[in-house]
Amino acid sequence: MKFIIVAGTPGAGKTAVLIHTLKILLQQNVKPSVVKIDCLYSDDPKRFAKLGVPVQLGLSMDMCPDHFSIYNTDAILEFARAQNSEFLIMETAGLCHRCAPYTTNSLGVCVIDATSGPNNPMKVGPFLSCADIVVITKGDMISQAEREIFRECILETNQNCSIIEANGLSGQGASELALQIRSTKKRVSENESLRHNAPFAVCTLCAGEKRVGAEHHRGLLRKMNGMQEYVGE
Ligand SMILES: Nc1nc2c(ncn2[C@@H]2O[C@H](COP(=O)(O)OP(=O)(O)OP(=O)(O)O)[C@@H](O)[C@H]2O)c(=O)[nH]1
Ligand SMILES: [Zn+2]
Ligand SMILES: [Zn+2]
Repeated sequence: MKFIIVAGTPGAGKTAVLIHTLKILLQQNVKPSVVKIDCLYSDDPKRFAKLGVPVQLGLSMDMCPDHFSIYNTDAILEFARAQNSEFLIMETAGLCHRCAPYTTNSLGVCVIDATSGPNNPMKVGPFLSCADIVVITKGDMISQAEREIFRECILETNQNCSIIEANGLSGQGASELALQIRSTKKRVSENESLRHNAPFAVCTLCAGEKRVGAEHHRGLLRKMNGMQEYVGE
């Protein structure tokens, strides 16, 4: 089975682009399933269900949505297998900017909003730098010069990606994404692993401690001066 993992910041246009892309794929008689991962709420499943594709929603609540999707990969793949799908598209709204949900044999697609500014490609971290395909949305809202600068900033972060300039409103770029999904040779295996490690810091904040300030916290922590330290037994 093909596993297409679509990551990007909230509101970047992931669902808008995917709906156009799925319409093209459905015309070609392929059988996709969709899994949407978000934190607290999403109406994306309703939008996908209108296309008649099987959809499952996972809400990560107090976990980073990408960490949640990584932890639940088996269950997510099982859902798609039960639908006899040839490929599974998973849309996840990454937040922590230190991880990427892509596994070694998935097709990693990063959706990034061109209006987020030229520094954003440097800020979002591994979910851009480890992607196979970078889809730039909302180019209609900036000038040609700004679009070119944004594209250059993406290539500085990820030299090997294939860039698709898309528009979630008009559907521009969807046929190119559909073609890349159809032509990928990648197939998910029994032993998938992550392309990039999730953040290594495990601290009392991760475990729910609410008090602020250094005296209340233990674990692997980093100071304002950049120095990392372990505080604990
Ligand atoms: N102008 C413009 N608006 C867009 C484009 N793509 C998406 N949008 C709009 O951006 C908003 C967010 O789009 P969604 O597709 O819901 O974004 P998303 O990344 O799936 O959002 P979440 O799943 O909530 O994280 C919607 O109002 C879209 O209509 C684009 O290329 N240009
Ligand atoms: Zn969405
Ligand atoms: Zn994360």
